[in-house]
Amino acid sequence: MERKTISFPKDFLWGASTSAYQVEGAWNEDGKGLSVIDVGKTPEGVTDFKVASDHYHRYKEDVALFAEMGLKAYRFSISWTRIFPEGAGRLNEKGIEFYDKLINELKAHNIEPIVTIYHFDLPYELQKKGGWANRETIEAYENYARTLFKYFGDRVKYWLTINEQNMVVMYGAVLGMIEAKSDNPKKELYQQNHHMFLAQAKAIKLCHEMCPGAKIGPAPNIAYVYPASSKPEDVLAAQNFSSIRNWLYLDLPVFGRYNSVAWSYMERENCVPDIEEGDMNIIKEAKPDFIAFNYYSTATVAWDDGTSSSNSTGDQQIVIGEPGFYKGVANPHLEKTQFGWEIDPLGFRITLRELHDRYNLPLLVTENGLGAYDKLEEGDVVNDDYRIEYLRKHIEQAKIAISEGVNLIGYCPWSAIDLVSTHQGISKRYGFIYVNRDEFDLKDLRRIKKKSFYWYKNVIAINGEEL
Ligand code: BGP
Repeated sequence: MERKTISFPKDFLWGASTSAYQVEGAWNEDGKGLSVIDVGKTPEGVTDFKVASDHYHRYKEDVALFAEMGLKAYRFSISWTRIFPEGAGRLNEKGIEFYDKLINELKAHNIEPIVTIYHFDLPYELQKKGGWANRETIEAYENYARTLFKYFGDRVKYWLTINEQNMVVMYGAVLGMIEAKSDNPKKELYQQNHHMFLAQAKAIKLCHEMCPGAKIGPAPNIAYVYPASSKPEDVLAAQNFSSIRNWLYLDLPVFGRYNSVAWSYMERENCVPDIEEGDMNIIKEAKPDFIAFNYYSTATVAWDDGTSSSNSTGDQQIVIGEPGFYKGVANPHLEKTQFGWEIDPLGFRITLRELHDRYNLPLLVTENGLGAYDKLEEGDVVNDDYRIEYLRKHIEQAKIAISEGVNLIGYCPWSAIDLVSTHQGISKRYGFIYVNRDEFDLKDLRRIKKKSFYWYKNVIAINGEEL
């Protein structure tokens, strides 16, 4: 049999990612309204998001650097409250103007914009009225999406509906969301979840109507779940966790149904959402064009006999557990980052293969990367070999996955440039470009190319032929 050559497709979207509130700064400028992030509490010892990387004022310089790195795509999010300061109603022209300029700048440098419509920063005015628990937020999101398609749809070909809806539901508090206050907070969360599925479906339908030729998809955080052992109970726990963490968030947009394990979990936990007549049809009719997903690590779980503590203290990649359902355990075969996240490049390939097999849609990686305490050395040098190592191993596995038939259309590591982490400040850096500031000292915010910048530039230039 002829051996297949292993290579990336010619038009592969080599990119990098950011999100608005983590990179832009200018939190109260040019008419921007408050988001839940702006009013949320920042964990002790770390910076808030007010200035971040000051990308709002330095986007031209940043885009020039992205172009120098050779990026074919840049995945960023639009700040809802720059466009609609109150989430709905009054449009802020200045907000439109900023993203117009950013998109034009990217296009002028031949960088494909990949736009996340909503990345954690829900308008505070909507939150005050119940946020995603209120069905009116679905309409507000739909109208916001319509506005984006109207103003930017002529230039943006790739749209992402909601960043990490699954992490918002499971670890919302850690990510800066405002916690549900009802008598049954879990039911409220799954109600919010249902409304987000509806909002997403409406945006997908609208996008197809308004922007022929554009593509749109969901963007959950996906982590393949390993059982701690071959003990059937552990395998059951892995299935449990995977169903509510991963597949729930793709089964809805792709198949238009709640999977049965997730459904029985919601029954057990007394948190089945109220579903109105017609809701499931709306969800079923909207078909995503691709699946975008963020991957940092796999998860490993064991059976839980009912004694484990609840999940809320974990984060995107640290699993605690839910009594009687699953319990997070360390994987003894994996190393960890300085921030305790397991590193699993092979798990990346496993995740890619699983997604391909389950959903049979093109895949786009919208986040993957290593958070570390980088050190700026004499002469403006950052030797982030550990990051190069992490990315190299993941790209290697992506390449093999492609040769195994996975339809991977792009890879956008987190993050294009240093930015403020969701809950661990600016010291947890991910970027190819260093931003000269500390938690509480803004210094000069100057941009410095890290070693990984030059490495990634070469990878892109040779289309991943050598890594
Ligand atoms: C994802 C989020 C990003 C990003 C990344 C790294 O969950 O989509 O916004 O921040 O994780 O996470 P952290 O900043 O917590 O290290």
